[in-house]
Amino acid sequence: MQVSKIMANLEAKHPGEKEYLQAVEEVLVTIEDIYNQHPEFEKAKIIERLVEPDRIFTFRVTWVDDKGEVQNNLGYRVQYNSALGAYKGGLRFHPAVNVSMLKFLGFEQIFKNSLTNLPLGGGKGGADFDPTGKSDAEIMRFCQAFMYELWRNIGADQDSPAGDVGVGGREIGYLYGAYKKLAREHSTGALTGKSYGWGGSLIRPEATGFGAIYYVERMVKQKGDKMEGKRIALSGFGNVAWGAATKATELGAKVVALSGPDGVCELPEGVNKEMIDYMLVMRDSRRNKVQDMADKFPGKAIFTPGKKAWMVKCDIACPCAFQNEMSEADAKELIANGVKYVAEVSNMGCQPEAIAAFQAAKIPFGPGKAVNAGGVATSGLEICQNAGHINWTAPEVDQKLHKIMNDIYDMCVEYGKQADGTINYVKGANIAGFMRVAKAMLAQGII
Ligand code: 2IT
Repeated sequence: MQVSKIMANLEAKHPGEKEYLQAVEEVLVTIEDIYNQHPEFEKAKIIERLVEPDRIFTFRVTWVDDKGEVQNNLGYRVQYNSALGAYKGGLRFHPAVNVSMLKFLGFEQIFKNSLTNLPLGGGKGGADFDPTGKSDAEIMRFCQAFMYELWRNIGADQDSPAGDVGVGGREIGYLYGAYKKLAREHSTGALTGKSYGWGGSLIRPEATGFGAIYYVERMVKQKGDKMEGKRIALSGFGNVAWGAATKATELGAKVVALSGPDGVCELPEGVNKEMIDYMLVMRDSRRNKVQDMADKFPGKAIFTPGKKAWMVKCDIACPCAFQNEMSEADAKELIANGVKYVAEVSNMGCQPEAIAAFQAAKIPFGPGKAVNAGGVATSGLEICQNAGHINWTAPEVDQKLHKIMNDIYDMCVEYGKQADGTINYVKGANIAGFMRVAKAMLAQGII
């Protein structure tokens, strides 16, 4: 393959789809060498096939708000690649959702799901719907209207969506209720992230954050260092940041920053249990304001409007909110403030220039598709439990999650080890994820 040729072709076919093109290019540049050592890949045009989704559904979602006004949104499902299993990936409800965003997320999902070593294909979906400020009844009506269209295209052996930004346990409940009514079957494998008691898995809400910190712990240990006493800056205060804050605190680290779209809260003494619990209240309020933390804990959480978490001096920086949330300037500020490790927890949370700055400064950088894979891995464990009609205990799920994260970390090291002894985790994750998918595609013929 010649990356420039493939990218030129994709840019011509999909003009303006910036995030999708960015995600594809980031992968291609790291797998180019190994790909070109396998003429069978080139012959089967594996990469040309992998960069295009199998199919994309776009649909109108019409619903009625609390004032009785009719609202229209656009819904999508991108079924990207099913070489390893049924399509699997989250649903994102956010006003900026478009085809390009969901294609980038779906493309990342293929590699991430491959890294888990579970039988999971890659997909993503969502809608340009903004949950901020919506009532519970509005959310329910939206989820039902969304499912009127989606239900025919999902199912345990077909496509299994889950949550993502703007979609949590409550939304999955409403989506599942509508699915069950339309499909006329209680097919739990059709959605994951369900609540415990009707098909959900213990530890699924925590899994992305827990898994990320398990990965970070290995990055830290690799340097002969330890988590205890480390200052961690997290962006966001949703499910992912909540899980990460919980596990990091449990391991003796200190979460010194949390941020939101409105600004950053500095936490000089670190987060405590009460603050961690309050993150869930903030999330469920749908106000989307981190300032609420400072109002609730005066003196312990200091709010600065319009600033990001990266202005707070820390040892470990973990973007947990949205794509491209860390710029080159942010990376330089973190480096100047002595950051020692960076782990992307949000999908493509760092701009390419930020990653390049960390790598140039020899700061270990963990990429989202490896660091955040614990979420989807635990969705895979949820599907296993549903299929076997069993419920694992929280420690059982946590142990399996921890093992999966350790295995992912080891694969990243195996494929990412450089001649100078450092580890390029980005390259390691991309190659390890790609090889499993490519081998499955070869074995399944030209299709
Ligand atoms: O980005 C992700 O991996 C997710 N939003 C979770 C996907 C899933 O199917 O659990």
